[in-house]
Amino acid sequence: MEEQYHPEKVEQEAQQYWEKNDSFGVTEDPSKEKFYCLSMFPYPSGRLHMGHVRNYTIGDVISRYQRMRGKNVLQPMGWDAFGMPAENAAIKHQVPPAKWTYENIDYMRTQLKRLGFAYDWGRELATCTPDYYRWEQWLFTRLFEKGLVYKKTAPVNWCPHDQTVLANEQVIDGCCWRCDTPVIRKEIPQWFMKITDYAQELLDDLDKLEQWPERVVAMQRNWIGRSEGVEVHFGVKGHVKPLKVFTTRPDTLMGVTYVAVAAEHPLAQEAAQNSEDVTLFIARCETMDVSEASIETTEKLGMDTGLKAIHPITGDEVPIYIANFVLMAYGEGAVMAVPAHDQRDWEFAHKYDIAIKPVVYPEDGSAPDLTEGAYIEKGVLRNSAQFDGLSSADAFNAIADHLETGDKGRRQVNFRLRDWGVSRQRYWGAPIPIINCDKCGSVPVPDADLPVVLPEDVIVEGTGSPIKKMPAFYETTCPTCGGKAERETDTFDTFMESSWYFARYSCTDNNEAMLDERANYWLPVDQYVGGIEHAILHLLYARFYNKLMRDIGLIKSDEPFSALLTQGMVLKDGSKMSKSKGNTVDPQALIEQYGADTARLFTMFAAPPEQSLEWSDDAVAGAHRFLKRLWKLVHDHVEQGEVGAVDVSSLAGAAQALRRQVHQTIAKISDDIDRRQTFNTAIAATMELINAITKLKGESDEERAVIHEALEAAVLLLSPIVPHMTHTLWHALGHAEPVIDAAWPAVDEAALQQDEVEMVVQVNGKLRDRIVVPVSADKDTVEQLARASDKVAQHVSDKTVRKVIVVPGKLVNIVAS
Ligand code: ANZ
Ligand code: ZN
Repeated sequence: MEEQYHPEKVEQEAQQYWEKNDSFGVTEDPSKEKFYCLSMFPYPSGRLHMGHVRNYTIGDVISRYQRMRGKNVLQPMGWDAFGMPAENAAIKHQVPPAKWTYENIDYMRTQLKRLGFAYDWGRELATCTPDYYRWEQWLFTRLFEKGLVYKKTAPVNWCPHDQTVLANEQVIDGCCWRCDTPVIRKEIPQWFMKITDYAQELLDDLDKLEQWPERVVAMQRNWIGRSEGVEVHFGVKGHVKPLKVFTTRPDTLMGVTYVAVAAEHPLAQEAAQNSEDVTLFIARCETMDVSEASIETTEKLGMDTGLKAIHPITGDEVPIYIANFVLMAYGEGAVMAVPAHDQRDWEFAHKYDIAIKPVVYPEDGSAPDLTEGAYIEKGVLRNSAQFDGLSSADAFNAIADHLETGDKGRRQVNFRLRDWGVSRQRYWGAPIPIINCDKCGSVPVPDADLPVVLPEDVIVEGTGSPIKKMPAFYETTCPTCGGKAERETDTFDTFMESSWYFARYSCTDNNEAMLDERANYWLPVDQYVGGIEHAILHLLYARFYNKLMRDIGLIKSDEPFSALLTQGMVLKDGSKMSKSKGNTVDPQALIEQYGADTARLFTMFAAPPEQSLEWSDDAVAGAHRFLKRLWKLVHDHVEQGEVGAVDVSSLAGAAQALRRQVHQTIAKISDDIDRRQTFNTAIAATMELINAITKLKGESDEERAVIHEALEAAVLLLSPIVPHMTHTLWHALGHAEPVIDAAWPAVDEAALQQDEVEMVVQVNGKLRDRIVVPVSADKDTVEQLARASDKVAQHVSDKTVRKVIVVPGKLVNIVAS
């Protein structure tokens, strides 16, 4: 082997070997345990950033490790290729989005290959190809038949000047990003997927995700937002139909002093017919930002409708207000207001001078303090007639029972989760496979006519999607009646493509079906790796899609991802690397200067995967120096010629100690990589091992044999992290087979056995000496040996020993005074 480490040459050789032998191409093998490792696929933005390098190195280390463990490992890669940046680039550089996207894919593919990731490139997919999205269109038409998709009007951001729909990112301070015209809300028909039908299962199955970060599970749980409560029916004076409200606190029912409805509620609309003020107020509400995010902080505003609600238990009349904090899309679009026990209601009541009636008291019987705000805790009921004295929990049931008996309400479960709006009025996405016919309504495109191909050779202007201006695309005939009809020109939300790609990797070559039996071999994904920014939407949609595909009979698993690892951010000077901050480091430059192995080693060594990683030039240089040292060590060792096998029976002293460290290191690193997923501590342990190897002189055959074993272990243990260099070193150490086909080293339990052990000796908690004692020594012997130490004796000579604590194998503490 060469004396100098030349990463470029070494890396090229290894990569050529893998490519030539299709080393990472896999097929289904029922006789082997499978392992499916998936990293979230990139958006082809142009070039890789350090976040990608980190994400993909983590996935690659896990994949290569599992392969050495004898598993049949699938690690695929592809492109999340639809989306807005391609349209923006198209406008800016006058190139069709498709061309821009495919060029980026080509460049980024070479970058991934240069990093040496063990992907099965034979399964590569790009979501913008008709081969891919045709199955998404096909599934959508199946769901249409099952009633799991539907059309309804929903608001979009509309620029009246450019006559175009704007994505949220294109609305800047309420104005169009291009022409600065104030943006208005426009209601247009759009497609929705009934994810709410799966709300309960999506919630329940979170319990199965034991290998997901708790934080992500909690975020999903909150997003789904299940609440148990009661739908209460208030009468409305002069009306037949009752007003329904949803409450999670029926125990506060006797404290209701008004009822509030959303501006879009039918009662508000009715009141508007008789009052100019109400009409103006409703119009004002429409321009206000009443998104759920801002509801807590925006000022509570309202207007009395003049209508009266009748309390379902007391029969008292209470005013009905319109309030901006009531959302039409949640519950019934109306609330029973209890200002004494709900903070929003309290603020509102103060503002509009409405009575505040406490009905829930602290358990100690004191009166709740309502001067600064509402008393929101649970407690014991007062001022509540027959319910007085009940705890909040008992009152929940008593009041719910009472309402149900009198037909004035019923127990109800509500979810915060809304149906998923999948229509986008953009060009660069998968066309929605629907034909709109004046006579027949929405008709799904028949299977035989799929895919509906998105024309790729287009000019994109700033205003609106080009396919909306292309009669050749949208003019068609109705599949049902044969009459003239028009295609849907909206495209799918790009979250659609990323919701099922994990399954498609199992059979990218299938042109007859979305999925086949191979999906059941590979799924679920054993390890998913990606950013925390996808903790809610992407993961929820993928879980939903998985269940849809299961219920259509395509797959058997309930959940798509058994284990999830969310890697931390890559920082520079303490803040997130980003183009806008101008603090990015281009991985390409890093690779060119030091090679892929250094880039991989640095990203894995600098921090545990879940934590943020701070970029450091010094640490990169340090990682590189370490690799050079290892190279030289192996070089110098093999230069000295052949070694024999280790004769375990005659091993003693330093050689025996090194061999023990080798096997301790194997045990530790296996645990670090497998269970703890702390690759940084695994690398640190290998570094210690390398230090220990250099300390052993290698003067006898026996020592050289132990060094050889130690170097082999170090090379194997590092091979998932720095696969190129170890490819060469493994051959240099005398192996014909490539290191990727070597087995993960096994721990020799016998080597771990120790005759002697070093123990720390403390006097009154202060470290005074270290002693070596036989492993078999009992407590008394250890104590004797400790007290025999000169350094220890010095510190106890003028004192009386009060107590001696021995922690076997670790420490002796002598308490003396
Ligand atoms: C009376 C009450 C008294 C309430 C009290 C709370 C505390 P979650 O837990 O998120 O489900 N609410 C119901 N529908 C609403 C809507 N469309 N817009 C805004 N708020 C609405 O929240 C349920 C609670 O949110 C309900 O319980 C209701 O206020 C309010 F001391 O009813 B509560
Ligand atoms: Zn028709």
